[in-house]
Parts: sequence; C-alpha cells; structure tokens
Amino acid sequence: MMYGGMRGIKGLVTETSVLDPDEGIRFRGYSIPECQKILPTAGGKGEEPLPEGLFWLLVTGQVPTQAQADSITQEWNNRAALPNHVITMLNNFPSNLHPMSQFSAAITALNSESKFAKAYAEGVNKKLYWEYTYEDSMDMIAKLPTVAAIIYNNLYRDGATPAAIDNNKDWTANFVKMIGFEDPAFVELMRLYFTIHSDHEGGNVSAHTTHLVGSALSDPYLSFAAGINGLAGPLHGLANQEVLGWVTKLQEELGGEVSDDQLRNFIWNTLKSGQVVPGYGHAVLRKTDPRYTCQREFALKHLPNDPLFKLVSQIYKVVPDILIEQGKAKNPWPNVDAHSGVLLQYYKLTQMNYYTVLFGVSRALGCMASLIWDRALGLPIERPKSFDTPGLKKLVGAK
Ligand code: AMX
Repeated sequence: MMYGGMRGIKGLVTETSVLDPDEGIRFRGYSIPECQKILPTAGGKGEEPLPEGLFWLLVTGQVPTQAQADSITQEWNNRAALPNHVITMLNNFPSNLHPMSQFSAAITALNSESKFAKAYAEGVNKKLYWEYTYEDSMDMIAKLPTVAAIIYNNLYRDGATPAAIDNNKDWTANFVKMIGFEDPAFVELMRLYFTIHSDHEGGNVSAHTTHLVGSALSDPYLSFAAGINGLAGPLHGLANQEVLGWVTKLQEELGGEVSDDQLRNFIWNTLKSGQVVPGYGHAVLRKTDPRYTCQREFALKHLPNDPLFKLVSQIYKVVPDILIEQGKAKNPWPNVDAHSGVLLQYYKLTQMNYYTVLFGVSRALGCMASLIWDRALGLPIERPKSFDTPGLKKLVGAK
C-alpha cells in the first residue's frame, strides 16, 4: 500500500460525501439520482439540481428548501465581483498559457481578498477559524465563474467582456451568459455538470490536496489553488480534455462510421504504445461511474442521434472487454470524464483545453464545504509518517 499510492489506506475524515466502489458517490448519503429528485431546481421550474442546493447539502447535511437554495444564489451574485488586479493579470496572460494555469494563478492571486488570512494575522481565536473559512469559501465560489469566463472570453471570444451578473439568474445561468451561450438546455446541462463534479470524498488528488494545504492554515484561496493544480493532471481532472483529444484522433484516423473491429484495433494501439485509455478506470470505483450514467441519460434525452454520442456509446461497448483482456486495470469501466466532453461539444463549447476549468469551478463546492468542516472540527496539520526502503525491509525482516 505504501508503494501503491496509499490505495485502500483509510486515513482521512471527510463529512461531505462517501464513495462506494460499486455504487458510486453519495453526497451526504444521497446518490446522484436521489439528488436529481430532491434538490431544488432553477426557479422551481428546471429539471436538474441547482449547484447552490448541493452546496447547502454538502455544508449542512440537510436538503435545502427552494428559498434556502435561492438565498445562496443571491449571496453568490452579491459576492461575484473581482478585484482589478486579478482582471488585469488574467488579461495579460499569453494565449498559450493553459486555461488551468490561468485559473490556478487567478485563484492564488484572489487571496488578496482572504478574510481568513486577515483575521489570522490579527490573532483571531482558533475557535472562529471556520467562520472566516466559510466567508472566504462563499466569496471564492461566487467569483470563480467570472474568473473562468474571463479566461474563456480572452482565449476564444476575442477578449469579450463577460456580461454583468444578473440578479434574476442563478450561479450557472450567469456563468453560461458570461461566456456568450444562451441555450436553456445547455444551462440545464451545466447545472447537472457543476453538481456531479463537485465532490468525490476526501482522497482524490484535488480534494486531498486542498485539505492537506489547508491543514497548514493556508487560506482557502491558496488551499484550493493547490487542489486545482492537482486537478490539472491528466490522470485526474485533465482526463476530460484527454478523452476528447483521443476521440478526435480516433475520428481523424478512422473517419466517420467506425466498425467495432476498427475501434478494437485503435484501442489496442493506444495500450500497446504505453498510454492509458482516458476516461476509463478509477482508483476506488469498480463499476460504471454513476456520473457517467447520468450524463449518458442526459444525452439519451437531449441528443440521442448525435454522431459523437453514438461513437462514445460504441466505445463504451468495446473498451471494458479489452481492458479486462489486457488484465491490468482494476476497473475497466468508464468514469465521469468519458462522457462530459461529448455533451459540451454538442452545445458548441468545443474548446477541449478549457474543459478542466469547468471541472474546477464545480470542484470548489466540495473542497470548500470540506475545508469549512476541517476548520470547524479543528483538524490538525496533516503529517503522515513515511519510511525509506531500508527501514521497511528492517520492519518486516527482509534482506
Ligand atoms: N487504460 C490503460 N491502462 C489502465 C487504465 C486505463 N484506463 N486504468 C488503469 N490502467 C493500468 C494502470 O496504468 C496500471 O498500469 P501499471 O501497472 O503499468 O502501472 C494498472 O492498470 C493498474 O492500475 P489501477 O490500479 O487499475 O488504477 P490506479 O488506481 O493506479 O489509477 C486511474 C486510477 C484513474 C489513474 C487509472 O485508471 C487511469 O489512468 N485512467 C485513465 C485516466 C483517467 O480517466 N483519469 C480520470 C479518473 C477520474 C478523475 O479523477 N477525474
């Protein structure tokens, strides 16, 4: 376990969600289909959950009323403004700087606004840490869509200024408007997207990193920026970009209509060249990710005849048997990232290098809800024990 990425070691308490290897994620005890049923929707009229309601659930453990979810919308709309230095910094980044680097740097720079850091410097009592962490969390989550929109607009919309926050719109609808999209079905997709990418218990790279850095009492902005740097890795959040790149290569090589045999060949070539099949496998899950399934259901409802959706469905039929035959991956089934790109492409958000930023905006909900609890519980600085190989050999009497 020590040489294997600590897989299976139980070493963290995370209150917000628990991941069952077979069933998938439960947010405060509720599965994704249950969340889709019980969480408030937009103005009570939409179908997909409001991320605002999910955040309430993650923090309090209770399902919010519509009015409570709407009150979070108002809070976030009121807190969305960015300091000028962050806007200037974003506007000065070169266009070849990856969107995730821009996102991470902007979050780090937002710590000029940290109420926690200020209170700490003024000697606040540790019992009150959680209150300032809560304030920073609310501020940060409110600001992230604007940060993400500036990055998108600078890179792909000739620097268009994001639309002003509209108090009659929810967090997601404002984001979608800021990046110049209007389709109500796309807004619904993004509500679902921001809900399901939010949290995946405590041990994944972005959540664990945020918790670890936060345990040094780094302020919430610095802690989450560290988590975002982890999310930017191809084995974690960047897999959503990798999947689309891989599928695009597949289309370029094989053309439109692809036979199962051609697909098998392509997948074996990927494996034989020492690469992973992106979007498949998981460190904890052992069945198809319910986050994949709910996106597939969204696609079946809204875009059943989309060629890319059909291709992704065909890949789903072929990949697991190949990974089983290869005999290495413990989980041959798709994860969340195998499906998100196809939906974004359908609604014309085609810039795949940007996809992990969307994941990051969502991941703030889970990471910040957990950090509030870390501080409320007064969890100490994280500092596990490590050994060197000679020490381990001695421990077990090996020569
Ligand atoms: N394609 C090819 N090989 C895979 C594989 C895949 N999708 N998934 C696992 N394997 C390989 C591993 O690389 C490893 O090979 P090695 O023995 O040569 O090092 C072997 O199978 C055993 O790995 P594992 O125990 O099943 O997985 P893990 O817990 O070490 O890693 C994960 C999990 C997700 C990193 C891995 O499955 C993977 O690389 N998947 C593809 C990338 C991906 O989709 N990442 C996104 C995950 C979800 C997320 O965080 N957003």
